[in-house]
Amino acid sequence: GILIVATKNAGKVKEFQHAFAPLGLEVKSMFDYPNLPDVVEDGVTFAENARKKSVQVSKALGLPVLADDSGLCVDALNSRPGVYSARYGGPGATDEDNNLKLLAELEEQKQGEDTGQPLLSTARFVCALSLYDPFSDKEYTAEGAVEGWITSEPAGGGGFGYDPLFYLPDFGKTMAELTVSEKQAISHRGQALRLLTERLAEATEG
Ligand code: ITT
Repeated sequence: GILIVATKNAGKVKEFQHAFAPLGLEVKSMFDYPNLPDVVEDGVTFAENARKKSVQVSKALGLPVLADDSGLCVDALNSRPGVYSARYGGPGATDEDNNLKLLAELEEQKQGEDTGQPLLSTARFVCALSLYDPFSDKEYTAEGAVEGWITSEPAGGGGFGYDPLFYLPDFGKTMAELTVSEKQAISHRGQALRLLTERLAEATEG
């Protein structure tokens, strides 16, 4: 079977492929449907934006669609960038732009004071998933979160987005230094996926 995921983020696509391949599901993304209109992500919460993406793309295709809205909430920045994580570094910002902006803002906050300490703030990644089924008009949702620290010393070539700056004390590594499987086992997205799978199983056991 196939599973359509309403995302244009190649990093997310890779993680969904890795999660669903063992279930025999081929993941299609918005790279496979380039002519669909963009969804305006103007929700106040991750869950609201995930629902906008799943419902709008599902209605355009007439098929069930999964969507992911996620981001980084940094404690020293009062939980910003949060739902603005993708455009934090400005319109069309790359992952690198966003990471530079994050370090600049956290270092500016320390007002030049050099503590010699690379860990700048506690933070969490949050992921909201929404699976919309147009045949039953039902939405299935799940959220996951993972706690870590923002480090001024980026490391690792795996993952995507803010992963090189997200330090996990239990591993002594950043998220970008984990393999896809290791990331899936602990990440916000991995947790949300496992919860969504449980909820779907319960709903279909009937
Ligand atoms: P779609 O909306 O098309 O799925 P997007 O990249 O715009 O793609 P979001 O609006 O959900 O996705 O924004 C997510 C932001 O949070 C984006 O900047 C990501 O780099 C970051 N992010 C989300 N999950 C992440 C993860 O697992 N590791 C690192 N950064 C992540």
